[in-house]
Amino acid sequence: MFIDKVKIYIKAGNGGNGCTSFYTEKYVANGGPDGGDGGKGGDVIFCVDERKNSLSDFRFSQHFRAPDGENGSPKFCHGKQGEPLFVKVPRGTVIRDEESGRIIADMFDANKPVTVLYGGMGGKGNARFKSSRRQAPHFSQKGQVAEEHAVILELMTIADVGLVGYPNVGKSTLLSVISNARPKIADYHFTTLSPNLGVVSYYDRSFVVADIPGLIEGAGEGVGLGHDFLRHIDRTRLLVHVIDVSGREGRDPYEDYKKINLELRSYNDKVAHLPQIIALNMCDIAPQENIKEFRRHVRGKRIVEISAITRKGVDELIKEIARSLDELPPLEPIKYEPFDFGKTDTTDYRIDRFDDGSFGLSGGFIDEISRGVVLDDYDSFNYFQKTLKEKGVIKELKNRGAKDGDVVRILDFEFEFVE
Ligand SMILES: Nc1nc2c(ncn2[C@@H]2O[C@H](COP(=O)(O)OP(=O)(O)OP(=O)(O)O)[C@@H](O)[C@H]2O)c(=O)[nH]1
Ligand SMILES: [Mg+2]
Repeated sequence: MFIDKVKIYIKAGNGGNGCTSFYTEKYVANGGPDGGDGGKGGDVIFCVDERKNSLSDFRFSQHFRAPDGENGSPKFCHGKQGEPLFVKVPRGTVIRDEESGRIIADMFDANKPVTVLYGGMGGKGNARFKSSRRQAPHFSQKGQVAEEHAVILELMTIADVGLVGYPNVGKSTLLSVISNARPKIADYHFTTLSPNLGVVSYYDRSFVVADIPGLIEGAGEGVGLGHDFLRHIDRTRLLVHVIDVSGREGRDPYEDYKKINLELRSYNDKVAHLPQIIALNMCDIAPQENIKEFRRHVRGKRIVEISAITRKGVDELIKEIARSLDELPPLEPIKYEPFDFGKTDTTDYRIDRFDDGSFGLSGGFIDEISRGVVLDDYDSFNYFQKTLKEKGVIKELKNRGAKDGDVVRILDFEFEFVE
C-alpha cells in the first residue's frame, strides 16, 4: 500500500535531574556538595533516506521518542546525554506542525538533517549552588521536561517533469521508453496506483520524470483516484500533458485536454500555471484528421506528435523537454516562513492578580527557576527569592500593589509576600 501522508508523534528526551549529595569519606566531616548535573535529553532529528520512496513505514510506528538524559549522581558525576533520535524519511518529505499547519521543514536536500525538537536541558546538581554564604545547598535542579508534538509528514516527490493526462493514454508507456523506470503498463484505467519516477539521460544531462495515476473529470471531488496524487507533481518545473489522440476510447482529445487542465486549476494555481508540453500520443493508430483537428483548437502551444509504443517522435519530445528545462529555474525547496517548536523562553514571566487579592506568577522564567527549588527547604527558598529579586519580579509585584502578607501563587505552591 502506497502511503504519502501520515501523522506521527515526536518527543525529545527530558533532561536528567541534578543530584543533591554531599561528599563523604572516612574522617572527613561535612564534605561539600558534590551532586552532578543531569544530562541533556536527546534531540529528534529528521534525515533523508534515499532508499525510501513512500511513507509506508510509518503505518505501523507513529511514536518517536528520543531517550531522556540520565540523572546526575554524587562525586560530581554528570548524567549521560540522551542520544539523538533519527527519523528517516524519503526525500521530498514536508514536515508540518499538526496544530498550526505550518511547515517545519522540507526534506529537500539529502545531506541536510533537520533538528525538529531539542532535548530538555539537564538540571544542575547541588554542587553548582554552592556559594560563599551557602556552603551546603540541600537542593538541586530538575531536568527540563520535553513536550510531545504531533506532526504531519507529507511526501511531495521531487521531480523536474510531471506526466499528466487521462487514464490509459500511455503515460507509463512513455516513462518506460524514455527512462530507466519499469512501471506497470496495461490496457485498462488506473493501472498506475502510485507515482513512478524515472531518470532520463540526455547527452551529458539527466532529469527526473514523475508518472502519476491518471486524472479524470471531477478528480477534485474525489472521482477516480482523486487529486491527492497531484501533490507529487506540485513541485515539478514542467508538465508533459499526454493525450490519446486516437480517440480509441470514444472521447474527444481536445475535450480531454480541456478537462485535465480544469482539474489542474481546481487543484492549485501553481500547477495550473506550470509550463506544458503537449504530447499527442498513439499517433501510430490515430487518424490524421484527429491530429489536425486538435491542432486547430490548440494554437500557439508546444505540441509534439509521438507514439510511445513505436517510439516515433519520442526523441523529439525528450529534446523539447530538455530545452525547456534549460530555460526554467532549478528545483528549489518550498518557500516558507519556518516554524519552530522552539525552546521555551526562559526569561519571560507574567503577573496576574486574582479575585481574592492574591498574585500569580507564571511563564518560562518562573518554570525555569522553580525547577531548581525545593520550596520547603529554607536555603532553597532563599535562593529562589533572591533570584526573583534580581530579576526585578519582587519590584514589579510591588508596583502592582503587592503588600507585606499578600499571597503569591506559583504553580501549586504559595508564599507570603515580604518586601
Ligand atoms: N497503439 C498504441 N498503444 C499505446 C501507445 N502508448 C501506450 N499504448 C497502450 O495503451 C495502454 C495503456 O498504457 P499505459 O502506459 O498503461 O497508460 P497510462 O496512461 O499509464 O494509464 P493509467 O496508469 O491507467 O493512467 C497499454 O495497453 C499500452 O500498450 C501508443 O503510442 N500506441
Ligand atoms: Mg500508468
